[in-house]
Amino acid sequence: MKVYDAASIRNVALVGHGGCGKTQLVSAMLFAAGAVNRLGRVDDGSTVTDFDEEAIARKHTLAASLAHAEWQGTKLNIIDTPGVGNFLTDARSALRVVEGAIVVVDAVAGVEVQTEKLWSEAAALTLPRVVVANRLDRDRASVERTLESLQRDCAREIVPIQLPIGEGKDWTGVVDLVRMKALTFAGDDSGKVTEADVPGAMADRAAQAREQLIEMVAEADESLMEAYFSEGTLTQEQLVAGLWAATVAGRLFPLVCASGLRVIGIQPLLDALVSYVPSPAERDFPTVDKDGTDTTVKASDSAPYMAVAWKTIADPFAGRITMLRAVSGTIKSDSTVHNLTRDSSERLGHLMALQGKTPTHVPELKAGDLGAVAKLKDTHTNDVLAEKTAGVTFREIKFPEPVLAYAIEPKSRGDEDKISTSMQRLREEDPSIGYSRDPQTHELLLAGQGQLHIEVTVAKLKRRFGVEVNLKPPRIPYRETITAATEAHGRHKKQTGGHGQFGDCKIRVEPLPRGADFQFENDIFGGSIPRQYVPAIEKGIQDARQHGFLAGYPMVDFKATVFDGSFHPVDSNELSFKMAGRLAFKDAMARARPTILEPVMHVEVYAPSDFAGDLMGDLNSRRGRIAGMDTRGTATVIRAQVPMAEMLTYEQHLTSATGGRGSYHMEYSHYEEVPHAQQAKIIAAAKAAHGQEVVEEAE
Ligand SMILES: Nc1nc2c(ncn2[C@@H]2O[C@H](COP(=O)(O)OP(=O)(O)OP(=O)(O)O)[C@@H](O)[C@H]2O)c(=O)[nH]1
Ligand SMILES: [Mg+2]
Repeated sequence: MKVYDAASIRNVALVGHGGCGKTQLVSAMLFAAGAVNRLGRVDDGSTVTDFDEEAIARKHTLAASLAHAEWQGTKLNIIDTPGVGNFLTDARSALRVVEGAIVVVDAVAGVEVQTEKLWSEAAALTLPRVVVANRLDRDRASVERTLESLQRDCAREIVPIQLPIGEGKDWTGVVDLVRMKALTFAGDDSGKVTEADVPGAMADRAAQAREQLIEMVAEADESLMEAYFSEGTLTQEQLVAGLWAATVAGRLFPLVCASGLRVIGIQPLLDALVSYVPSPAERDFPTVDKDGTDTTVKASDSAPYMAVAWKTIADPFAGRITMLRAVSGTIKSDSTVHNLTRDSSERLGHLMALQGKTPTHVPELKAGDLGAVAKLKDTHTNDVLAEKTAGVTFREIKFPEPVLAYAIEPKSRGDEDKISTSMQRLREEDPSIGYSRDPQTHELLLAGQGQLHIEVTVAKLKRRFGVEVNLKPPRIPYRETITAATEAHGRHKKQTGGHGQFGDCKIRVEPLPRGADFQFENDIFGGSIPRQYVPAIEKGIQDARQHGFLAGYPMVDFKATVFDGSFHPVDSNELSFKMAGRLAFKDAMARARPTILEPVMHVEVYAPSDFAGDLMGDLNSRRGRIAGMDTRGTATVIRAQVPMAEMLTYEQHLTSATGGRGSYHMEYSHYEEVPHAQQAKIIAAAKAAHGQEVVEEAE
């Protein structure tokens, strides 16, 4: 395969709401550019970028996936990304290593939740953006309405550079407003394109739309503005150069029309990418220096090598596959490089270009290119390969904390070790998964961004690593606390033959504000207990509080003060005072009016406004408090605080209630007291699960 230099490379990531047609669009782009000779289809699992079995089965992209094509002598590196909320992490990562985002919008639904989120992500990176009104072949599709929603929810500076010829079922092609040509496409999904003059019936509308485009280009640049005022228009050269400059600067965002399924509008989209997305030579790569200040690096072949590992794939056969962005210099196959992040050396095998899962060996990756390499020993996502003397590095991609945890158990005993090594590998691929052992129940916990994320992880464990696990119902991390201050007494005394045991303490407990956890104070005057035993009392209380009082959950947000007690010159020892501390804790709980706390989530639900009433009713029935509501075009955003326990089944509910058009996001907000009716159930469930609490050994 040819090696391309920075000026003849374009790196783009397709981002957009789940199901807007990104994967199908990539498939059509590869087909139209001749990189593949059959049009892959999402619906029959034959696309290049959804190669993962799980992605095929679910018809959703689950991880960033790389493809490439040559168009007009330029290498297009195309990253397909997930659009489903649980998996957006990879879309964010992809945006970090490209010079342009292709923001794909379904031309029936318009801007949707994730569209908006990803738009802001791209905006925060000041990334040039080309916008696609996609799936335009569908009934009720409309470029005009799509543009309205884009201009309202994303940016006013989104400007059509095409006018559709027909729409929906009658859509046949586009008028190119820059070249003023009509492009029509064969109706047989072959992508065959015919160029002709603008049809007479559309001439006026096309002229008007071009005028609007010229106006917006002029507005984006002061010197063009002057030319526009003095001449009343822009020359063709001024239009082309002005549109390029404004797009590269992120001041204008060209909008094009497409259907990935019908292969309509694809060649003009490829043209637009080559024309309006800057090459790596034209946009310096964002880096950060040792003080954390933002800097950039030029894509120069002659500079020292630097490459960023932005994504890792855990392949059970090929081992670790590391996706690289070459930033500057040249990295060569079969060479040794330095891992700057870990200060270690790394041996590179064959460098590869990836067409989905299919690798092609390349001798080198020049500055600006995207590629991959297998079996690196100790290079992980976010690591930088560069010479020791490199003054700059890559600002880490931040991965979100898990929001939901399920307990898992291996189907066959003895698989526990295998689970943990496999989980370690999967976490390399997807750091937004959490894996740990519950300190209280010792169960294995698998945590993620939502139920779907966890299910997919379990499926990957099975398919890739042959480990089958059962998902237990998720456990809510309840806490306990007290609501009244009280004094209590703990006395541990035992006479067993020779040496006895004696510890005796009096404590005061009082509630603390939420989030304060636990405090301990020594308030003993006059030596009723020798100093050295006080830490043992604290230890006893600490141990006891871990197991709570009502339902076995940790007791938090209270203070214990030891203020009196007694001791025995011979029989007292640390263990006895530890026991006394535990007993005092138990005694205190009998009067401190303990209660149960539950985590409350901050939830944002997005759905078409027609569903708003029903969704709010449902959130109310989940003990939710509605905190606010906004409308965004035809969609509504509902913000609410809802106990985590009530949200476990939300994903399924929302999907079925909105026919898959709703989505939501939630994060932990705070702990709150559980209403008494629910407390009884929690206590009963805890008793059933753990049996009766072990009765403390008492006097
Ligand atoms: N009518 C029509 N359907 C399309 C078009 N593009 C995609 N689809 C269908 O829309 C569905 C979703 O397409 P995908 O390409 O998987 O969408 P995506 O944006 O990759 O979705 P995620 O990977 O979940 O983010 C599939 O059933 C496609 O067949 C199109 O241009 N026209
Ligand atoms: Mg996809």
